[in-house]
Amino acid sequence: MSGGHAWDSGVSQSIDGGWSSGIMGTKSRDGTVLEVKKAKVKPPPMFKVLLLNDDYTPMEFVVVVLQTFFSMSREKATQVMLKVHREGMGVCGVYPRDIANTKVEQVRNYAQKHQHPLQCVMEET
Ligand code: TYC
Repeated sequence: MSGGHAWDSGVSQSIDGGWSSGIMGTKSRDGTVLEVKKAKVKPPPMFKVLLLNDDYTPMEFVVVVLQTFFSMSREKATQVMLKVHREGMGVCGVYPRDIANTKVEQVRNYAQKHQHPLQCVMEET
């Protein structure tokens, strides 16, 4: 099995669905294997980046945020903005921790720079 992700290079999936990086042996000085254990590895935790609705941030500003920081088309950005506007929150994307954190910081900094109260948070999936 090779899915092409950084976390699964050289990783095989066993029949029971568990994840293994292969056989790990504890060796004595002469190299004799005393114990054979499978090292379990897991895919990284993933985080949703969410936008929250408020009464003041202009719709156009939110659309620009979604296009700029989440690579959405204008049409997709408008759909997501309207969902947040109507339902209170919406998902901008799902990313590993560091990338999600960077997106949240970028949105907060951009909103602050333009003096809008737009809220952006992350939440583990
Ligand atoms: N509710 C805002 C308005 O009516 C628009 C808005 C949409 C604000 C999405 C924030 O995350 C948001 N101007």
